[in-house]
Amino acid sequence: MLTDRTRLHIALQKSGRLSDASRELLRDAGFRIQSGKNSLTARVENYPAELMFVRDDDIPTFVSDGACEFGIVGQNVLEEFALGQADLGYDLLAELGFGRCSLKIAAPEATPYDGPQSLEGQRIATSYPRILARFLERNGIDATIVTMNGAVELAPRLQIASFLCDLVSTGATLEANGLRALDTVLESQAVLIRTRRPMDDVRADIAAGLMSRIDGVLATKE
Ligand code: PRT
Ligand code: ZN
Repeated sequence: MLTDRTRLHIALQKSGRLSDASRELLRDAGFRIQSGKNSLTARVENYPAELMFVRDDDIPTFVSDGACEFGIVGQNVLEEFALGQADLGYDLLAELGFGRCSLKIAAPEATPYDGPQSLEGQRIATSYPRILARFLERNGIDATIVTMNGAVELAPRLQIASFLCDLVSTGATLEANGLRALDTVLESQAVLIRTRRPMDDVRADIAAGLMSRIDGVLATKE
């Protein structure tokens, strides 16, 4: 990716649950974003920054590598990434108060559950294998993790696993699939992260200015 090194780069989800609120936060902070929903980048007209619209799963990597100095991503995605890294390449700057959801253990309504020990020896489907592995380890449970990239709610019906571990916000999807939430593995919301790669003085100043504007918006929302 060829990027303009006099500008800061902010990685945002291109299209998905975090997209609108991420742009809105930057707008509330006074940044004028060029329109054009289908482009992959957008300049901030009144600040030396450029937005990079990417898959949310790529945001921790881009920020850690320094391809983007800042990023907005869900803690669920960030934590799953972090658990696979020996050294963290980013700092968590702020919780943003949107994109809230919980990573929950769930199962068909009739499945008995008396706490994590009910998971012993079971198969659990998830898109978050590292976060689930940590939860099982902390609870001293030995279970088989089945990694799926989507449609995790189907796992019991497909007889791939008797339990699942997936994101829940309203709970409507669980209910529609005859599933019941049993335990919470992680609470999540969108967060702002910054690369640990050193910046030159000019860009460090631009970064500090960006942060103070965002802090200003967050302060009014507390
Ligand atoms: O294309 P890209 O890879 O960027 O997007 P994506 O499809 O991976 O992510 P997306 O847009 O679905 O979600 C982005 C982020 O939003 C997630 O990583 C979470 O941090 C956050 N978020 C908040 C959610 C939900 N709420 C949520 N409900 N992500 C997913 N869901 C799913 C949930 O798993 C369920 O299947 O939405 C479904 C409906 O949920 P209920 O409980 O409201 O029915
Ligand atoms: Zn994704």
